[in-house]
Amino acid sequence: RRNVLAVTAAALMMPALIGSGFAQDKKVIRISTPANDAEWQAKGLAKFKEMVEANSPTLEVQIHLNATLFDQGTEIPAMQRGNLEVGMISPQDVASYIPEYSVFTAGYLLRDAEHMHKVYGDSEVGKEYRQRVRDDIEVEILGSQYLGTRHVILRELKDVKTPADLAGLKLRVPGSDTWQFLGKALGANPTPIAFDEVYLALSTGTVDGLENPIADMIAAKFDEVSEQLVLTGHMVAPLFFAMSSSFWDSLTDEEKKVVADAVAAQSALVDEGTLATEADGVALLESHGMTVTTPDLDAFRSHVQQEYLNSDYAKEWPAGLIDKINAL
Ligand code: KDO
Repeated sequence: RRNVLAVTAAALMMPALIGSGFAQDKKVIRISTPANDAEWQAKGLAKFKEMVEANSPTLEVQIHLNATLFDQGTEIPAMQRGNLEVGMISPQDVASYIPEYSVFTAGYLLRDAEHMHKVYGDSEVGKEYRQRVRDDIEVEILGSQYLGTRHVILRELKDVKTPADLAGLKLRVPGSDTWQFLGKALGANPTPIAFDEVYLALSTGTVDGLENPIADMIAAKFDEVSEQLVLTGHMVAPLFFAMSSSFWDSLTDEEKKVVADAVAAQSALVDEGTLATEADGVALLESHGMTVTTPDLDAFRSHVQQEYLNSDYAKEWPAGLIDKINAL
């Protein structure tokens, strides 16, 4: 007679034995971003993966570029539903959930990368920001990086001195309301298009231009399908490395340390690379045949700032926050 009990016991133990120490036991960190593989962001994420997997036997990292896993702007709900561990998100994504934080999406708010790191770093403003995002959205901002300073890019040459010169132009901006408002504040007609569809939209003339950082413009080869870069410098843009809070809470202290160290290395690589590309970017673009012009910056700054101050957004901004940001 077969020993049914013994067979059953062995069968029950099998999965546990096979599972221990094997890949299927690992906690998987899925990362979603619209960035392409030529961007500093992608190089930073490759570094993150390398460091995490070298330093933790229990963590695995999967990088999904070009918005192939989740569409641009849908990373937060994906993290909230437990379908994604990390989204590379922007203050505009945060403002869709915390309306008064639209203040962080205003044009000409931050001076440069250093100021940006003070604002989102260890300052009171930064600590409060991260706490509020944790409380309201349930994601942890583990790091901020410099995406770049945004400028206007035009498909065809145009004499642009002031925002009035952009009137009637279809300017691509990302999908959410605060991004659309930026396009309007710059004086143009904003059109929502996802990042990975911009090259095609420019080449077919669906839009007259966009606004983007120089490093991303070079990585996405937008210069192949546009003629002019107008150095408006209207936004010093951060990007956040954001992890679902429930996933973060499920990590051991050791795993958290490995992740935090790798995020710091990722952000540092992106910052350094982006600043270096920006330093050489104008010369490179000119050598590719682009015309690079400088508009009346005071006219752009005062127009854009007035548009924001007069907007409904500003009615919700926390009192005194802009002064605190300016003082950093
Ligand atoms: C873009 O779509 O223009 C943008 O620059 C917006 C950013 O917030 C960020 O999503 C970025 O794209 C992507 O990460 C690609 O670099």
